[in-house]
Amino acid sequence: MSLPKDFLWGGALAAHQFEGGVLDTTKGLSVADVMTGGNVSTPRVITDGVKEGLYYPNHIGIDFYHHYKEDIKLFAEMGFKCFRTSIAWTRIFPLGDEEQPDEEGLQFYDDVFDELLKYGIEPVITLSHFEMPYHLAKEYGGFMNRKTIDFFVKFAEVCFKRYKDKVKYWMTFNEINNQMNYKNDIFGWTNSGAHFGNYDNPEEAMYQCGHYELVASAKAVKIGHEINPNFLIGNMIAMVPIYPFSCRPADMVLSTEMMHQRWFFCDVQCRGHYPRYALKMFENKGFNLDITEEDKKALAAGTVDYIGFSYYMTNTVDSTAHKDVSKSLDGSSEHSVANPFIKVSDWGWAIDPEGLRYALNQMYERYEKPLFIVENGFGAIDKKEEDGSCHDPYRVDYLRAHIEQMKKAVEIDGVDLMGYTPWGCIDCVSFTTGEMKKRYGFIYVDRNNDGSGTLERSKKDSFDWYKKVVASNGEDL
Ligand code: P53
Repeated sequence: MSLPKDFLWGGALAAHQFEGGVLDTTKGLSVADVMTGGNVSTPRVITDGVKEGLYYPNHIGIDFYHHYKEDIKLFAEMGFKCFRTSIAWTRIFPLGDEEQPDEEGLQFYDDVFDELLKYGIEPVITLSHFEMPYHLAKEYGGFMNRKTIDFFVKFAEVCFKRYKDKVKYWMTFNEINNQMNYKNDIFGWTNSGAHFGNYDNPEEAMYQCGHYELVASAKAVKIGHEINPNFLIGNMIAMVPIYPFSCRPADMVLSTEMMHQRWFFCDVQCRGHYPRYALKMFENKGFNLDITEEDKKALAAGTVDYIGFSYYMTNTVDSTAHKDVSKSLDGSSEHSVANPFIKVSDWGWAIDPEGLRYALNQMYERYEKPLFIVENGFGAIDKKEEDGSCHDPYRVDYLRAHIEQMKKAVEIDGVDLMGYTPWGCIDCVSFTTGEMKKRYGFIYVDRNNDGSGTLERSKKDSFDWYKKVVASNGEDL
């Protein structure tokens, strides 16, 4: 019993969280570039443009833009078979609505992909990972506007054509389902450049926006396959399974209902049509959505080849609980309660390795499409010692436990799994809090929450451990 020989071990990042190169290149501002730094108790603020005197951690990130050769060399040393990152939309179309793409931006990704391919590392590319052009958000309302479909599809087409011989694995939108949490501004903003709270009915606005984005995703998939039939184009969702707190039937039904919200985007992207629970809900709530016959055809013609997903945690719901979650960043709901069998990280994220096996089974049974774990990992506070070493046994414990469960899903349950790319394989800016302090990497980067630090890279203990895992194809954990 073992994982497939061509299993894609690697690591994952997203342009806006590590590239930097924002103010000194032709790159335009993205929705992420107007988000300030925060922490677990202070939310990031979305500002109206870049404001003097405020700190925007993504502007420098870890400056991969000027360190990519050094960083990719380290990934190669760990034996990466693939590397997941995203193309910053604003490097290719700085404003989003231009006629012509930007050559400097296109060239940067040629250089990065060439460098990866030099070491035999396959690029796995997300087209849009929380980095829509700020101009599209501000002037068009992001994906609240039907026009944005065409802007995205054009961006996708330019990328597919330019990199058709360098990139085989693609994903359309990162964690497209985060915006289901329409009460917290950060999700609508980063997914779609939209502020759902500004609309009379934020929930309806979210579904309208989501619809346009689903159409954009499907159209991109179709065009991609026309450009290169060998492309494998996936979607990407945040998979946070929802457990019933007890065997009380009402808890079971509640978790089923809440999973509908989790599955919604994935159902449409995998099946090419709206699930009946959603259509019924639109009817029951009196939603009047702009969904045309053309759109329905586009959805049907652009189903995904595989499902990419992030897995960090599970959630547990109790039908008798009611709490305020308007500020929640961990996918919890008003019925969420602590799971007494599970510990949480310093950021309150439940650590549940077996939940990964459960998630893989749930998804594979539902869709029977190949799966790809494109994010998983442990955000923690690391300490770099005087001698440059960094001891992170907690990270190794977390990843080992998840890999064990992932292997069971493949080797016992028969799940078709393409690969595993732990999140933040080199330290980067946290998405939810904008901190550097919440670290995920095998590689430590000397950079702090306030922007101080030399940006020097050094290996953590987990670096050699992961190298061994990859070399043994997951046998030596
Ligand atoms: P940080 C939950 C809530 C928000 C984003 O997050 C999430 C999840 C996980 O399901 O997803 C991702 O950096 C996201 C990455 C992000 C990563 O979680 O706040 O795709 O961009 O960095 C980790 O610890």
